[in-house]
Amino acid sequence: MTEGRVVKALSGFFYVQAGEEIYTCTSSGKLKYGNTVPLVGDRVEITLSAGHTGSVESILLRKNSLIRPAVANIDSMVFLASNVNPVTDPLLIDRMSVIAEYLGCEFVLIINKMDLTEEDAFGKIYEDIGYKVFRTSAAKNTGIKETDSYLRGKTSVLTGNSGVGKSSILNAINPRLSLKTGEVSEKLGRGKHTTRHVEMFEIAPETFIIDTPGFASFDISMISAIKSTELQGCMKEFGPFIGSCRYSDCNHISEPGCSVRDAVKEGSISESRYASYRKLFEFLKDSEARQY
Ligand SMILES: Nc1nc2c(ncn2[C@@H]2O[C@H](COP(=O)(O)OP(=O)(O)OP(=O)(O)O)[C@@H](O)[C@H]2O)c(=O)[nH]1
Ligand SMILES: [Mg+2]
Ligand SMILES: [Zn+2]
Repeated sequence: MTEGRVVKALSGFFYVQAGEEIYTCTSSGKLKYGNTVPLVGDRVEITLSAGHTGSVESILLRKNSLIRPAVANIDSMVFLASNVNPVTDPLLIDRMSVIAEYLGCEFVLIINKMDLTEEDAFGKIYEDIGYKVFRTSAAKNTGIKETDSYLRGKTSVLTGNSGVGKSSILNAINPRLSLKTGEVSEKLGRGKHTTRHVEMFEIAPETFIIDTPGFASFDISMISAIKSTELQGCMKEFGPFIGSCRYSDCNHISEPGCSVRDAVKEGSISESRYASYRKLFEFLKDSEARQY
C-alpha cells in the first residue's frame, strides 16, 4: 500500500500525489460500498497498478471536511475579495468566515486588485475582529511575499467570487503553476468561471493550496450543517456579548435587552457583519422550518 494525498478529483478519477509522482486512481469497491468519496486534501492509501494508475483503498482520518468546495484537512480558509471589477458582496465573506469558525480552522482575507482602487471598504472591519488581512495586486505583484509567507507549512483553500483573481494570485506566488485565468465581463461585472474544478498544488515544501471555482451565486447549502442557534458562536466578534442579553436564548434579532444589538449601536460590532448574521440566521431558520 502506498500513502498519498488527493490533489484533484474529476469525472470519477482521483489524482493522488505520492512523493513526486501522481497516480490516476479509481475508488475501491469498499469505499463505494461505504458511500465514502475521497476529497481533495484527503490522505489516502492506494494500491498501484501499471502505468501510474491505482485504486484508493482507504481514507485516513480527516481533520475536517467541507462539502462545497469539496475539500478535506484544511488548516486555513483564505477568502479572496475585490473592491472593484468584480465587487465582492460581504455576505460571501461572512458565510465563509462562519464556515471556518465552525470547522475550527483559520480564516484570512485577501483583498486583491489593489492596483485598481485605493478604496478598501471592508479590510478594517475584519482586522478589527482579529482576522489577518492581506492587500495584494496580482497584476503589480504587491503583497505577494507577505501572503506567501503566511501560507508556508499549511494546507489552505482559496475561495472567492469568480473573477477576483484566485488563480492569478497563485500564479503570482508560484509562476511555475501557470494556471488559466479569465476575463471579467464588463457588462455584468462578473467573472467567467474560468477555474472549473478543485485542485491542490504544492507551492513550497509542506505548503499546499487549493484553487477552487468561484461561486456562481449565494448558496445556502454551504452552511446548512450549522444550526441557526449555533450561528452566533461562529461570529467571532459576538463572543464577548453572548450571554449578557436579557434572555438566555436570545437570537439577537429583535429581542429586548440584547447586548449584541447594543454592541452594533455602539459600533463594537460592524453593521455589515450584523446584517450578514441576520441574513444567514433567516436562511437557516427557513431551511429548518422546511425540514419539519
Ligand atoms: N488589475 C488587476 N487585474 C487582476 C488582478 N488579479 C487578477 N486580475 C485579472 O482578473 C481577471 C480574473 O482573474 P482570475 O485569476 O481568472 O480570477 P479567479 O478568481 O481565478 O476566477 P474564477 O476561476 O472564474 O473563479 C483576469 O483578467 C486577471 O488578469 C489584479 O491584482 N489586478
Ligand atoms: Mg480561477
Ligand atoms: Zn441578544
